[in-house]
Amino acid sequence: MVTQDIFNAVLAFDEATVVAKTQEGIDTGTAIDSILNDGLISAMDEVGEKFSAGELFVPEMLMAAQAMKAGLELLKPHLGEGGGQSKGTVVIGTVKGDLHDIGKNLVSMMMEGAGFDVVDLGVDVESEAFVKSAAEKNADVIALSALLTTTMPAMESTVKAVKEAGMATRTIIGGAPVTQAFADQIGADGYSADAPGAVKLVKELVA
Ligand code: B12
Repeated sequence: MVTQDIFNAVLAFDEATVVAKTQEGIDTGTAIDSILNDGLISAMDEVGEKFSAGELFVPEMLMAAQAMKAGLELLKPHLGEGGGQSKGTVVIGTVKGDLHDIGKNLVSMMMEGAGFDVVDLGVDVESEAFVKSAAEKNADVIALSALLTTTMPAMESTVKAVKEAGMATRTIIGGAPVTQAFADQIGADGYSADAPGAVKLVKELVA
């Protein structure tokens, strides 16, 4: 099955096969959700488990991530509903100190696919940069990603900075270690565990 081949290729750090099999999946009508969730995302979960178990190390994680990203790029035009008029503006980034961007990119792609204008500030983004960009773009939502428990406090300071700036822009947070309870604790306006949920959340917030 093509999703299993994609899964295996990510775990083998085989970018060329990830690309070929992802394209094959798209061309042969495999559900995009399945390619994404059962192929690419499940493989990265497995990579995470192997990393935790000491079976994989950072350079290998990075190679797997690059292979996954190549597959994601191909899926990009197929994610979300696409087309139409802008539904609103979202400023997104990974918070200060954190360089993980795969999940953030996925959220960003799906929001674009769902018709939002997305301003992606990249990784290691300071609170002030989120506030400045959101003000300039008159953003509806600021979306913060963190993958490290050590960078979660940067989410709190960013949410605080947005409030102190007196902006109406809503804040949402996500990333593997983040929870709804943490969102409540720091006063963020929303949390989602995954990219489709993030899109749903933003739609609700701008409605
Ligand atoms: C790939 C990876 C890397 C790559 C990152 C490459 C890149 N360009 O992103 C590299 C090798 C660089 C890396 C480095 C490090 N990593 Co790393 N990494 C991972 C790994 C294996 C996968 C992360 C990933 O991409 N997942 C796939 C994506 C799709 O999932 P996701 O990010 O969770 O995103 C989804 C949701 O969370 C959500 N979401 C994400 N963002 C947002 C935002 C919003 C607003 C919303 C609503 C939702 C949302 O939607 C996404 C899609 O569904 C994880 C393990 C894991 N399974 O999480 C470890 C992991 C996150 N890394 C870890 C560590 C420790 C590190 C390092 C410190 C290692 C080191 N010793 O150097 C460094 C830190 C570098 C830094 N300063 O950031 C730990 C973190 C532990 C902790 N509790 O803090 C993990 C959990 C591994 C582990 N099990 O120990 N890493």
